[in-house]
Amino acid sequence: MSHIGIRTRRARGTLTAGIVAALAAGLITAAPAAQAVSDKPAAAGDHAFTAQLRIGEGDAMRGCSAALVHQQWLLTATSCFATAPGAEVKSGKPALKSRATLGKQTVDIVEVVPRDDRDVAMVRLAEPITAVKPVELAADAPEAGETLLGAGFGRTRTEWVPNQLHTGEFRVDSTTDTTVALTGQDGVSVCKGDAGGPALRRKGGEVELTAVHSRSWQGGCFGETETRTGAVDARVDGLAGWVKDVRNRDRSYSADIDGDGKADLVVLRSNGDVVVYRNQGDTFAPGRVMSGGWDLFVTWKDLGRLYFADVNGDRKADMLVHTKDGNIAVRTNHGTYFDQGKHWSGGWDRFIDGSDLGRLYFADVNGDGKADMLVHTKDGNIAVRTNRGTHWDQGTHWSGGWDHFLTWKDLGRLYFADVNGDRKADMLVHTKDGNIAVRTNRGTHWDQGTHWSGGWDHFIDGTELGTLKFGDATGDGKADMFVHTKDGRVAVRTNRGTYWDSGKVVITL
Ligand SMILES: [Ca+2]
Ligand SMILES: [Ca+2]
Ligand SMILES: [Ca+2]
Ligand SMILES: [Ca+2]
Repeated sequence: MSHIGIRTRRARGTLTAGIVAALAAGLITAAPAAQAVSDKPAAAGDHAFTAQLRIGEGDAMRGCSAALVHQQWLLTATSCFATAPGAEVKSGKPALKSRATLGKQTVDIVEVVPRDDRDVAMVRLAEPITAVKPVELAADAPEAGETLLGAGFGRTRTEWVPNQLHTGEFRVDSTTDTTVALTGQDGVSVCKGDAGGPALRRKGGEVELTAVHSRSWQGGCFGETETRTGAVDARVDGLAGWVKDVRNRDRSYSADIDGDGKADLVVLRSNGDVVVYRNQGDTFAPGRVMSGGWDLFVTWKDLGRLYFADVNGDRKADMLVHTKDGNIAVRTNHGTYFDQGKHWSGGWDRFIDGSDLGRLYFADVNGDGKADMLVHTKDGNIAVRTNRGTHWDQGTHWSGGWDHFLTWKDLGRLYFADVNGDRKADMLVHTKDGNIAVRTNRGTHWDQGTHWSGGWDHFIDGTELGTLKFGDATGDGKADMFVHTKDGRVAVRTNRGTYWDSGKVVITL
């Protein structure tokens, strides 16, 4: 079978359309578009979470379907985005210009995140769809004999490219860990243009997303002589956790990008864009892309990682690029962009994520307004290398005993920010028990510290509830706490001298 779409409902009527795909012998092989054969379109407004995708341009454009699972994300078939049947689809910006239509809204697709174990991908929209309620993912596996409702914008029996959603019933024949084999009932089939479209289970007056159309025989679809109506869908039941992780794997930073004294929110999107949300006091301005092409810096496992700190002392945070070859370049902030950068240091190839020789941090430790480099080595020591204008010096020892704070999986993690407002970065110790202590900068060391906050045991490394960042959001010189939860919300808790207050949500990313 080929990757096709499904169209459902029975055959007599119209066909819906789609775009072409080639199918090879056997069950389909083809290109991504599937469609369903149906005799009746879905009622207006039914399954409004189903999106029509157009991938590529001109004669090469093909259609697919998808389901909205979050206001800015769709679930669909990875194969829809292959440049040729069977070609690998990489995570990141789609190789071909791609758009999604939901109702009257058509939005560009800016990112594709494929799974590696099945024909399923998450797709990020350029902007959120707020008029349509996303569909929930099923928790339970499909069972042989149950009936699922297939939907898609693919061909029908009589139409090449229908503009209406069609649906039809499919019986579950069998399942594997990642797929479900289906047979269209009453002549219903998955056709080109349906690929990626939802297979839904009816539950208590609602529907839940159980699988997405992947391959089909396309029996009865417009232009096909095949009569078999079998299809293989890729299962998505149980993937709610993955969907959430994909949505929230952006990296966030707090740094004053515009130099007004208030920390802005910087987000490295998983598509490689560096997006700045300017702090406007009570709220953050809409995001503006300030740099791009950093998608291989999101996981820290590919090319390296980024940091944001003011290196040249003009109060505007610069971008530090720490590449896997061990070099650190400083890209100066010129207001609307970061420049091409200059080499500042080398030899740090084993300091990317703390799992090897150590970890680096950048903060102004000596109070001259220029970010110094903090080197946290595996032996637990922390040295401060002072910023000398074009490089960081050889450094001096400031603290020890932090060997279990490197990977964030052991005792906890450290942050550096000026909490007491003397312009010198203090050390924040976030232990696994959820407590945060502030160790004040005493010029050559940090003191023994005092307790500032508790209850943050699920915020250590971002895999659970979220992450914490520290930066001065209010402009009083004292670092506030940014709480970035996995649902995409960022709350700011204001520094009250000995604790951070209960804060408020200021932006949903
Ligand atoms: Ca600012
Ligand atoms: Ca700067
Ligand atoms: Ca400094
Ligand atoms: Ca301080």
